[in-house]
Amino acid sequence: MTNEYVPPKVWKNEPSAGNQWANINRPEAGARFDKDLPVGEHPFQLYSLGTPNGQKVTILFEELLAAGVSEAEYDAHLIKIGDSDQFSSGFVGVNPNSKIPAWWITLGQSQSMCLSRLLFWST
Ligand SMILES: N[C@@H](CCC(=O)N[C@@H](CS)C(=O)NCC(=O)O)C(=O)O
Repeated sequence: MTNEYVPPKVWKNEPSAGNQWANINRPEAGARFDKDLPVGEHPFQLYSLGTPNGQKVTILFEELLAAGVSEAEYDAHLIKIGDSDQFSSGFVGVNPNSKIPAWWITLGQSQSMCLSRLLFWST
């Protein structure tokens, strides 16, 4: 291989490093702006986009529904990672890594009237 990558001795974040994602990826995590996520009517809420990784959970839900598992009904919400939707406070609340796909299921309502959710996210 002629163009072998040689890692630098000290890594620096260079936002203009020449690839499509260099401008949005940063060395620190966390929300960059306040915005709640939409929530639909089904127990499962999926936040994703049709990338190779992003479609995996959609395929899982669709396979379950095709097999007759009606409990797998879900609401799908678009997260445009090219527009930095993954850095909203709502999305970071579901996935602190800001990666799609992320999804959650409502487990029920506790006695204190708080909704409890089980979160799933990508790393
Ligand atoms: N290990 C995860 C990787 C998930 C992942 O890398 N997602 C990318 C899109 S395919 C993403 O959310 N990128 C947004 C970002 O890095 O800011 C998986 O296999 O699903």
